Amino acid sequence: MPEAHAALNDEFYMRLALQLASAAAGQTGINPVVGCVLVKDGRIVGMGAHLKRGEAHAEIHALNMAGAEAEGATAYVTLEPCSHHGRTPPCSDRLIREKVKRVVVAATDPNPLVAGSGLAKLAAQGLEVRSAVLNAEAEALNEAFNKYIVTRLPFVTVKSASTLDGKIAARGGDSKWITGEEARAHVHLLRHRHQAIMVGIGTVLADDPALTTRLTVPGLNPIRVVVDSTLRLPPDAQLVRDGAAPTVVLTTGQAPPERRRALEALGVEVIDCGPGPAVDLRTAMVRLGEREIASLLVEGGGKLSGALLGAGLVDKLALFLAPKIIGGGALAPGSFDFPGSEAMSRAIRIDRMNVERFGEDVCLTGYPRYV
Ligand code: AOF
Ligand code: ZN
Repeated sequence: MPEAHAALNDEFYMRLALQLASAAAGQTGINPVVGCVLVKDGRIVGMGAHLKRGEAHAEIHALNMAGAEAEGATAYVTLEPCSHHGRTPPCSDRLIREKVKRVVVAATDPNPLVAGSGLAKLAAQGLEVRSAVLNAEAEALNEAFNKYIVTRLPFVTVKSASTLDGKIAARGGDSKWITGEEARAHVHLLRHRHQAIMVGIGTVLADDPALTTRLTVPGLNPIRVVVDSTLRLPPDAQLVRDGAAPTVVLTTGQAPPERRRALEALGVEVIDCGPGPAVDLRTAMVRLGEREIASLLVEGGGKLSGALLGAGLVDKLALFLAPKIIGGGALAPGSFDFPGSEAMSRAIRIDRMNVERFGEDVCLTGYPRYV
């Protein structure tokens, strides 16, 4: 909404609450990002965001700032106030105690422990409640949380950087660089916003990547996850040596036990995902979910991305395309290397496609539809 035309209404304050929430994307672990704005007699009297799992929820920060001004105020919250005792006490109780008059909410909390009961509690105590204000924006902000809290499986985003003909390297293997600086900087923002990053062992052997977040200000490094069915991860790889973030290796029963012991001795976490020969990717997602990883960014290569897509395990795509064509046929690897289907009618459809520009490149995002 252009500022000059911004009407002072529920959407105006909710948009501010959404901005507070979105700034904290990536730093709340398995928890959602939430923003709260308290408004009384035409002025903002409190603002807050949930900043870290285990610490205060958005409403609590805003109420603490407002103090006595909370009485009779309207609370704008991007997520339904909680009604349960988790690591912190219920926000709905605190809103009632502080005598907030009206509560405006963007999205209901899909957490089965809440799921409408927070709003019901507020209404039962006589607070005026309005829900679904800027609902789509709020749901998009917490798409990983929304999946994880009901399935205990990570929300999987596959990122690729390719030429217009879908190639992630030239036929000689060269891939530096396909996309430009702006697109690559955005990938680091995506790393900051995800709890974990996944690559195949082929990528590690070829590039010895660090998979850390490198922005102009310090960011959060994701947990590094390597899919490596026979534990070929070299003990002198950056992922093993640099200590920048935990490294988890997903492997199979076919991995030599002495390699497992050697990697574990160097602090690498090794998780079994089936008997082999390949890592069972479905089991891998269950194990990563158990390890409290709610959001996973997959950075290739084509084999891993293709296998995940073919197995129906991808929730979202972020495809960076550079204005280049490299050719190379089967010798040049593509973004998604999997058998696919013979008929175009059976292609995987991508819903809700969106385009963003980064310098000369574009980023297409969308959600694979598997039904
Ligand atoms: C809110 N406001 O700012 C957040 C909420 O372990 P806890 O106590 O932090 O509870 C985590 C759950 O609380 C989380 O799964 C979600 O249902 C809700 N998050 N609720 O009212 C907030 N972050
Ligand atoms: Zn709460």
